Amino acid sequence: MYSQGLIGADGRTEESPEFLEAFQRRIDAEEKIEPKDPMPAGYRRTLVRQIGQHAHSEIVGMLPEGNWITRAPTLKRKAALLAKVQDEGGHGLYLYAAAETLGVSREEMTEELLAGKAKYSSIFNYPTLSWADIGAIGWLVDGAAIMNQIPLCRCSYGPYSRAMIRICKEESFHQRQGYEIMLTLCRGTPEQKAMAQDALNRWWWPSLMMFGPHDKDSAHTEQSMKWKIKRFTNDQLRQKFIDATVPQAEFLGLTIPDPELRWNPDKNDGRGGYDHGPIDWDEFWRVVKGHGRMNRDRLAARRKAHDEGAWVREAALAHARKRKARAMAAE
Ligand code: FAQ
Repeated sequence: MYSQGLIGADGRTEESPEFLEAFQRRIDAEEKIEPKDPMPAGYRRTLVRQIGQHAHSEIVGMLPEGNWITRAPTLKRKAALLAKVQDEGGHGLYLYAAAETLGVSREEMTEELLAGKAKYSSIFNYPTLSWADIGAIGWLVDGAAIMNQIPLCRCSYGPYSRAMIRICKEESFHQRQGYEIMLTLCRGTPEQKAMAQDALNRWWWPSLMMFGPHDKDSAHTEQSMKWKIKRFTNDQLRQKFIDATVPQAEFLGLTIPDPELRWNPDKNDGRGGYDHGPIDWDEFWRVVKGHGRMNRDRLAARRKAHDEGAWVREAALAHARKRKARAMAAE
């Protein structure tokens, strides 16, 4: 193999140029990096940050839709929504497990979230005001999540890429159930169609913000692309999402709330694509920094769930301790 780097007198890892070059060669050869492989500290840090934020997003992301489980209009809708929200919880767990392979514990990540120090997706700080919002979230938020996450199935870090395969299969069902809710509303009464339009009006721009800042303002994209953690830039994925979603809105008979949205035949190397109006980045950063409409409620709900679940964690640990003691006594 190659030398990983030496521990310097100050206790910090000094990564030799040969190590960094050899690591990059593995990445360029599309080799998967596995938990016990030597890796640059920055690569590990980037993954812990991104996977941790992603896991928190899935867990906090259960809240806006969870709000509607008891108010779903039919038993069928309730069963589908319940299953979807449970899936999101499962995604959070796979992702925490993937992050743990990098040496950070789930307790540490949870503490950071509950202390308000860890980021999670801006989108989950918007309120769900009507049943149509559940359709819009499935269609747009899961739609944006899939666009972003399919390329993550090819991420260079093995455990993250493998977790993403199952997650993407489930997200695809989520997107369809959301679109089907929108379709039902749009084929319903004028009031129902108006609800669907109102939900689209409120969720469109926050969905575009999910992809993160424009490439020129993105702190991490360039390095993450080199390390093949990200396979596409934020703007590339946002463009793909817009191009895929506009025809879906047309089929529903809904209007995208962007007067500057225009088909541009020269875009995407002559294949065509949509130009769009400016995104309100002030709003984005306000929400990311904790000042969105629902930030406080979301963290309060997570803290409450954590406190109320303390007895479950204690019981599970006591059970594990008992089993260990029994196994030792039997030896
Ligand atoms: N919200 O340099 P970049 C879902 C932060 S899961 C909040 O571009 P990067 C499933 C970013 O962290 C949705 N913060 O960063 C579901 C960084 O801050 P830092 C989550 C954001 O990492 C559906 C700073 O801005 N998906 O929806 C956001 O290269 C329905 C600079 O940004 C993932 O996490 C944002 N939207 O690119 C669940 C996918 N955007 O850390 C329930 C994995 C950026 O320096 C219901 N993550 N920031 O303090 C990624 O692909 C990337 O991390 C990006 C950001 C693309 C999100």
